[in-house]
Amino acid sequence: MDYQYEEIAAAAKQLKEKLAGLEDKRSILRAPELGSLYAQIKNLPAEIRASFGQEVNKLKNELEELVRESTQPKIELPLIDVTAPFDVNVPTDKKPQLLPAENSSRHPLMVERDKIIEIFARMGLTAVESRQIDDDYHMFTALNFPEGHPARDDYDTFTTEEGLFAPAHTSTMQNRVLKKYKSNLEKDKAIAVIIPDRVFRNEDLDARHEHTFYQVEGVYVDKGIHAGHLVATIRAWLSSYYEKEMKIKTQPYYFPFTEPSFEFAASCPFCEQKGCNVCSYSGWIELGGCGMIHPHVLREAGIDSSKYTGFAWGFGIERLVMLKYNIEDIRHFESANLKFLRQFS
Ligand code: FA5
Repeated sequence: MDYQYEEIAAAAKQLKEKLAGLEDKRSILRAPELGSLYAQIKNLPAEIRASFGQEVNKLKNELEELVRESTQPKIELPLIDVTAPFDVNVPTDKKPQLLPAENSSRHPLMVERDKIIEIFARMGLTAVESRQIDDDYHMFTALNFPEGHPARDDYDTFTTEEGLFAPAHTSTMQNRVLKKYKSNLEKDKAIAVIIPDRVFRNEDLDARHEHTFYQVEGVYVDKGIHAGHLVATIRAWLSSYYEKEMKIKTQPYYFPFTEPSFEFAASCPFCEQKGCNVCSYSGWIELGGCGMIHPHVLREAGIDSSKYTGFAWGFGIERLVMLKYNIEDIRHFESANLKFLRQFS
C-alpha cells in the first residue's frame, strides 16, 4: 500500500518487518510507532490534519488485515473444476468440498439422499442420475404408455415449446439403465441400480404434495426374480434407514410399466402400529409404488423377458424424510427457512 506522508510510509515499512518476527501478532496494533503517529495528529496544522489522520487509519487497517491473515488457519482446498460432473456414488466424505463447512450447511434432502445411496450401495445397488428434461419416448412410450393412454394424465408435468418434459417420475430412466447394464446379464450379474433424483409435477400443493420433489427409483433384473425379492429388498432397506425392524404391506395398484403393480406401505415407526396422528390411526404409512417390470418394458430395452424378470419401485424422498424426523409439511424443504434448515446441520 502507498502512503503520501514519508513518516507514515517509513513507519509502515518498520511495522511490517516487526510483525514478521512477532509471536503475538495482535500486539503490533499496540506498537509505539503507531501510537506516536496518532499522538501527532492533534498538533498538526489544520490543512493537513485530516489527510494525515486518514492515512494513519489506513495504516492501522492494513496492519489489522495482515494480523487477520496471519492468524487465520489456512484452508487448503484442492483445485477442482466445479463444472465437471462427478459420480453420484462417491461417498460424502470423498466428494469435492466447494465451501469450507463452517460457512455453510448441506440441505437436509441432500444429506438424506446420500444416506439413501449409501445403504443401497451396501446392498450392491449402484446409483445413476436422472435428467431435468426428457422426451416423450422415455416418459411414456418406453414405459408401455401407448399414445392416448389415460394413465398419461397421472404424470402431468411442465413441458417446453419443443414438446420436451420435466420428468414427472424417475421411471423415465428405466429404459436407459436397462440398456446400459443389460450386458451384466450375459455375465451372470444382476442389473442392480437406483436413481435418486428430482422430479416435477403439475400439482395442487399441500402439506404432502410439492410441484418439485425427489424420488428414488430402484431397478433389479436377473434370472428367477419374483415379488418376494421385491418385498424383502424394500423391507431390508427401510429397516436400515429407520434403524428399526419395519413391516411392509403391499396392495394392488396400476402402473403401465409394472405387472403386477403395488402400492406399498410401511408400519408406522412412531406408534409401533398402535395408531397415531402421523399414520391417521391406521398403523401404516404409504411410501411409494412398485411392481414386477412389465415384459414390454424389458423387451423395449432388448432384454429377453422369457429368460429374465425384475422388479422396480419408486419412493418419494421427502416423504421418507418427513417420516423419519416427524416433519408435518413438505413445503418446509423448499421454504429457505433457515430456522427449519439449521436443525439438520
Ligand atoms: C410413481 O411415480 C411411479 N413411477 C413409482 C413406481 C416406480 C412404480 C417403479 C412402479 C415401479 P407415484 O406417482 O405413486 O408413482 O409416486 C411415487 C411416490 O412419490 C409417492 O408414493 C410419493 O411418496 C411420492 N410423490 C408423488 N407425488 C408427490 C408430490 N407431489 N409431492 C411429494 N411426493 C410425491
